[in-house]
Amino acid sequence: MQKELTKKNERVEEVFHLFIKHIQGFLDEAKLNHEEYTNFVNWADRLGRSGEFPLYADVFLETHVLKAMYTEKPGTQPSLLGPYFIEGSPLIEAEPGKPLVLTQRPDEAGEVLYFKGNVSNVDGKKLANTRVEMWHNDASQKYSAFDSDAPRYNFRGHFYTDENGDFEVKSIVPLPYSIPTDGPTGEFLEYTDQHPMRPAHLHLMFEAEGHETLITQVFFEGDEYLETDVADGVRLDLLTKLIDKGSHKEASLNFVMRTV
Ligand code: MBD
Ligand code: FE
Repeated sequence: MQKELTKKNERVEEVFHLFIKHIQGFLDEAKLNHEEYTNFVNWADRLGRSGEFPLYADVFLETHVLKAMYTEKPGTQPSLLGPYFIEGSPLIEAEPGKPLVLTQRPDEAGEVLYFKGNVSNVDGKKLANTRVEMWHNDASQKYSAFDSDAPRYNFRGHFYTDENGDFEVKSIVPLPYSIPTDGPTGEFLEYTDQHPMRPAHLHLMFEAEGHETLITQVFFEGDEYLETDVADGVRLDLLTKLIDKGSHKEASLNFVMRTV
């Protein structure tokens, strides 16, 4: 116990040392004058007070952590958790002969999507009974519990894969998402001349015993923001096709989890 505590403190110490060293290096390189320094501090203060720091971090920093950790590994590439995951989503259970239906209002706007997936591991084993958490935005392009006025768990839910590691869920096709532009994150985007858009995406999280939890996203071929995603979350193996079935769309992707 005592030993573990010491180890943790050492790690925090190491990280904070590096943080201050590199932020000082940034000041050296940018050669900020005192007025610029004050402007920077004021912007950072607005960012913190606005509550947008998690948004800012997930848009501009999280991809860097993921690429550094996972790019060289086998299995499905992780993507951003993002700022819009919340705990406590409802369990979605299948009624006999019917697909799973992601939590939604009876009169929900949007194009119907049937999304199919299979979960296996890097040894090729199908992963039955894997917990799948799914969340995405609605037809107003917003997320429940954040910028949408939909009920808290709208388009949020979890379910389990069947005996073959398969699942199929009925939802709507997600839409490209504009991160908020009216706060300090938007200010930053304006100064750096970037648009605020993310391509349409599904958020998925897979949990199976003996495996690394896989947090990832699914994107759709042809989306106009794939190459310029403001949060740089797109990975080639996370792309799928939206197939037009007339009355609805279909898409599918297979997911491969890493063993621990
Ligand atoms: C999102 O919807 C998102 O998924 C991320 C990573 C950042 C901002 C908004
Ligand atoms: Fe998102």
